[in-house]
Amino acid sequence: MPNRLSGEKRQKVRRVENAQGKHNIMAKYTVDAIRNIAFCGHKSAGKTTLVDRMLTSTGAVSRLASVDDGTSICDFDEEEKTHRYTIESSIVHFDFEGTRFQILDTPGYPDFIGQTIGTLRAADNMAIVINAQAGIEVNTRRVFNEAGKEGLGRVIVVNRMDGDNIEFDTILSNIQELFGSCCVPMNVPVGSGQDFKAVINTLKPEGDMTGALIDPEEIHSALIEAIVSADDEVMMQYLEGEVPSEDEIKRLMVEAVKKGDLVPIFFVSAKTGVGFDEMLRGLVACCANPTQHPMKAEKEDSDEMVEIAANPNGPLAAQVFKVRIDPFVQRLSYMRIFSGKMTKDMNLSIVGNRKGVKIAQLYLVQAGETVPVDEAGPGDIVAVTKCEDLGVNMSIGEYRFAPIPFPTPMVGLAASPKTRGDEAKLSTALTKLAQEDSTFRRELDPQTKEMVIYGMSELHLTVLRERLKRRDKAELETREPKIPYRETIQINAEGMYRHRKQSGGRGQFGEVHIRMFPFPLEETAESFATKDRFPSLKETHYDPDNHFLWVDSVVGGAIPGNFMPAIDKGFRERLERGVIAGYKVQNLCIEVHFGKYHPVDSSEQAFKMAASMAFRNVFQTAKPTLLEPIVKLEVTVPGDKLGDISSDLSGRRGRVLGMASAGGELQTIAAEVPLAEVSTYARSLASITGGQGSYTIEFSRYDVVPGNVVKEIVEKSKVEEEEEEE
Ligand SMILES: Nc1nc2c(ncn2[C@@H]2O[C@H](COP(=O)(O)OP(=O)(O)OP(=O)(O)O)[C@@H](O)[C@H]2O)c(=O)[nH]1
Ligand SMILES: [Mg+2]
Repeated sequence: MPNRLSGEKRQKVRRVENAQGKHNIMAKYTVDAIRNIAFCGHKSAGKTTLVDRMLTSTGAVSRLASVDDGTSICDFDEEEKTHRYTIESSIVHFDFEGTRFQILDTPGYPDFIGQTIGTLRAADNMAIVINAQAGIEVNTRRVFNEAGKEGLGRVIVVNRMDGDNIEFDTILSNIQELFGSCCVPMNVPVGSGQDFKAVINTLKPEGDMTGALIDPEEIHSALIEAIVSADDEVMMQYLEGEVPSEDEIKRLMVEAVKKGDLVPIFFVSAKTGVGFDEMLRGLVACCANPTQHPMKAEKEDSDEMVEIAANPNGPLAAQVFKVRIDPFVQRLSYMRIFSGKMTKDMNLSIVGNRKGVKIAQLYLVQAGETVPVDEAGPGDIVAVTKCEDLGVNMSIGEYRFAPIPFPTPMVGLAASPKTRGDEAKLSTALTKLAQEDSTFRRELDPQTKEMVIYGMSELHLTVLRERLKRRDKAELETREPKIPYRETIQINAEGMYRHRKQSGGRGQFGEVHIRMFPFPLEETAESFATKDRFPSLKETHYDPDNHFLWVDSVVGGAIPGNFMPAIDKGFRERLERGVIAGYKVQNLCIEVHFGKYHPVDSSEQAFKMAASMAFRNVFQTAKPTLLEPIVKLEVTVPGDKLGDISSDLSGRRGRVLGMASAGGELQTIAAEVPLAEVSTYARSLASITGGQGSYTIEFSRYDVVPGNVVKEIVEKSKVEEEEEEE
C-alpha cells in the first residue's frame, strides 16, 4: 500500500470524510476532550511501534503496520523505511473512548533532536518511552529535561515488557533514583517477558492480584500522596486522615503531573498490546488538555507577556512548528492553534510580516497522509499547503510566540555538486532542506568561497544527503569538516589608510582614520558606545550577528556624511573575509574619528577601499587571534569506562565539568571540548566502549585558540590577498 496520497486517493479520503460529516473538527470535539502528547525517548524504545499500534487498535487506520518490515504508518519516509528508525517527527490523530488524541512520534537518535524539539511546541504533554530491556538510556534524560524547559507535563511509558530478562525492581528504582520519588506506577505488571499478561491499576486496585510484580495497594498510597501534594489544603486534610473525593483526585492528578509532583509510569508491550488500553485511559486522566496548558506570548507591538487561553471564540493565535516538503502534496507548514478559529479560505496575518498569507487548503495530518478540513480550533494541529511564506517559528495572528529553542548545528562539511552544472539545482534543494530542518544550515566559506553545510552530526548530514539524492536528484560531494573559526583582536590599536590612485582619468582619493577596540560579548552597543569613551560620538552601527560595532565620531566634515555608507560597506566586507586566516571577524569595535576627502577625486569606491584597508592594517597590529567553537559534550557510558573516556577527553583539549549517575550502571560525564577535536568522536566512543556509549553535542561558546594552534591554522590558510595595492 502506498504511504502517500496520490491524487486519486486524496479524492477518496475527501469523499469519505464528507460522507461522515467529519470535515469540521471543531464541531466534533470540545477543546477539553483533546490530549496532545509527544512520544519521546531513546532510540529503539518502541515509540513508533506504540504510536502505530494506537492507530490500528483504535481503528483510525485499518491495516497492520510494523517498523521492522517497512510498513510503519509513522515511519513512512523512504529514508526511515531504509534505516528502520525515525528521522522526522510524525503527527497523527485518533479517537479513544470519547477523547481526541493528537500524538507526535519523535526520533530517538540525538542526531535528529531538532525534530523532537520542534514538535514539543505543538504538545501539551510528553510521554517518555523507556525500553524495559535496556532501562534508562542517554536520550531518556535529555528529553525529560527538554519537557521541563517547555513546561510540559510528563508521564513515563516502560515499553517492551514482553522482552526477556527484564528486571522490574531495577528499572523502577533507577527511574526513581534519577527522576525522583514523584515517579509512581499507575499500573503494575503481572509477570514479565512471555508471562507479561496483564496490568493492575494502582489508582483503584481491584480483582485478582496474584503475580503482580509489586503490591498494588502499596503503590496506591504513594500515588495518592503524590496527587494530593499538588494542593496544600487537600494535602493537609489527607494527612489528617480525610480521603479526597474521586472528583478531587481527578482534578488534582492533572495538576500534579503539570507541576511535576507526579510522573505516572505505565508498563506496556507495544508488540502484544498488554497494558495498552490501560495506558490510553491513564493518559486521558493524567495529561493536560489544551485549556489546562495555556501558552505565553507577546502582543505584536509590546513586550508584555500574556497567557493565551485556548478559547475558540478568542483571537486567532497559532505557531508554525514544522515544515515538510513532500514531492506529492508539495510544501506543508504544520501549525499548532492555541486560540481562535482557522478556516480553510482564511487570510492569515503573520506577526512581523505585513504581507498576510492566503490559505490554499487546510488539512488534518495522519503521518504521511492529509485529510482536508474546513475549520480548526484551539488545541488542533493542522497543516496548510503551498504557503511559501509560512516558515518554522512564525506566529499567526496578533501574538508573538517565543522562537523554538533549536540547538545550533556544529558539524560542518565543505560541499559541492557531484556533477558540474548542477549548482542551481543543488542550491534550490539545499534551500528546501534548510526550510524543513532548523538544525541544518549552509554558509559560504569566506576564505575558500566553498559552500559549507552544517548539521548535528555525521549521521544527520549523511541522511540529509540521501534525501537530496532521492527527492531532489541532487548529489553532493563533501570534503573534510570545516571548523567555523572566528578572528578577533586582543588589544586596542589605531591607524589610518589613504587610498589614492591615479589611473588615467579621474583620480580616486579617500582617507580614513580609525581606532580599534576589543568588544567583549558581555557589552552591548549601548553600554560600550558611551560619551565617556567616544566624546564626539555621532552615530553607532551595530551588527548583532558578528557582535561588531562601529562608531562615527568624525567632526567638522572631515569625511562628508554621504561617504559613511561606503565606509560601512568596506568594514562589512572585511568582517566577512577576515584578516589573518580568512575567517569571519567578531567581537570588535571601530571608531572612525578623522579622515580626508577631495572635492573632485573622492568617490564611494575610494572610501570603501580605504575603510577596508584601514581595518586590515590596524587589525594586524591589535594582537589578532582566532576564536574557536567550544561544544558541551555529554557522554553516557557504563561506569567502568569512565577512566578511559576522561583520559581520551583530555587528549582532545577537553575540560571535564562533572559526572553524574545516569541511572543504574550508567554514568554521564559532561565536558567542554573544542569542536575541532570532536568531529570524529562517534567512532572513538564506539571503539572505547564497544558500542555501549552515546553522546550529545551542543554549542557552548567561542573561546580563544591556544597560540601554537593559531599558528598552525594561519599557516595552513595563507591566502593571497589579491586586491591589495601598493
Ligand atoms: N519485543 C518487543 N519489541 C518491540 C516492542 N516495541 C517495539 N519493539 C521493537 O523495537 C524496535 C524499535 O522499535 P521502534 O518503534 O522503531 O522504536 P523507536 O523508539 O521508534 O525508535 P527510534 O525511531 O529510533 O527512536 C523494533 O524492532 C520493534 O519491533 C515491544 O513492545 N516488544
Ligand atoms: Mg521511531
